[in-house]
Amino acid sequence: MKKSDKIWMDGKFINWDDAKVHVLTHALHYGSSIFEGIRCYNTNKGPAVFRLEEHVKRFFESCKIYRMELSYAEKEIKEAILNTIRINRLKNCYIRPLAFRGYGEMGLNPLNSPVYVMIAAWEWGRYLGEDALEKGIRVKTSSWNRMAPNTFPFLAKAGGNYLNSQLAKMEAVLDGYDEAVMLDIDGYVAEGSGENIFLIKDRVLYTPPVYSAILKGITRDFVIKTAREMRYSVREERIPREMLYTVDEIFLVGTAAEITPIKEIDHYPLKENKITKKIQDKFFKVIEECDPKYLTPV
Ligand code: PPE
Repeated sequence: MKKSDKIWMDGKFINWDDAKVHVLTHALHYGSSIFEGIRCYNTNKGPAVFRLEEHVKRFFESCKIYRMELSYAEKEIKEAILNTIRINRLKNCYIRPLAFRGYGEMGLNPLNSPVYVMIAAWEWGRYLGEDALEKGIRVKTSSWNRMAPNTFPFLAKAGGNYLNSQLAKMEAVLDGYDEAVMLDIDGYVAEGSGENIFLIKDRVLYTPPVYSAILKGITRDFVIKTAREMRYSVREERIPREMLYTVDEIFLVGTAAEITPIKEIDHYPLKENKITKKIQDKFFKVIEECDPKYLTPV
């Protein structure tokens, strides 16, 4: 990864190389961390953060689910995020706020471990490869399912959840694919290892509902709203696996992945990405123009 100068750690900016924790940090042993992924873009009006409000809100909601009390208000975290971009003089970057249970007590009751917060920002290019946005990627359906309801809360963006994503991602990459598509425990389409998914058939967009074990993505929300504004109908409904093989277009969305077309799934080629491209163009236009509905200037 590309280093920046400073990382915000509980109210102070420290040098990138000095941002360290003790090896007995609770989160290292038990996955007790909450994070966000946010992007800042160099728009026509200067650097601006995409959907800052929504990301910070989800960060706090995820913490709430895990009874992690932060010593900061949402407003302070928002300001700290903007300051992290400013101090590092970044224009296009990825921002990673993380709250985690720290060093203090071992064992499964996390309530006595201190909660720390850090924010890092760095330049992170194309998540799924240089050509991904233009040419599309190859994916496979994972043999790993997403978690069952009432096991790991999927609405919380918690570190531990990503062990499930890592299993799927490793399998896909080792099998020569770019990304994995995961099914929920009932065998319905859920999402990518780090992205939400959309299918298009006869100009109608389909995306799995929140109860298909997905993260309630902020890019997903943008795509639903924008596609409807573009007069496409969008249906949030359960998607059987085989529908992946009969639709016209499929694309993945997320902060890191942005809007990435899929060109092949389980060796079934997808010949089109016309509507995907229109939505992708709109996404980058909103960013370029620094639409105040979605972007917060740094
Ligand atoms: N599902 C999952 C499982 C997921 O991790 C993400 C984001 C999404 C959907 C899309 O959510 P949103 O970013 O709010 O549109 N994944 C983040 C982490 C990626 C990583 O490798 O780290 C991201 O895109 O920042």
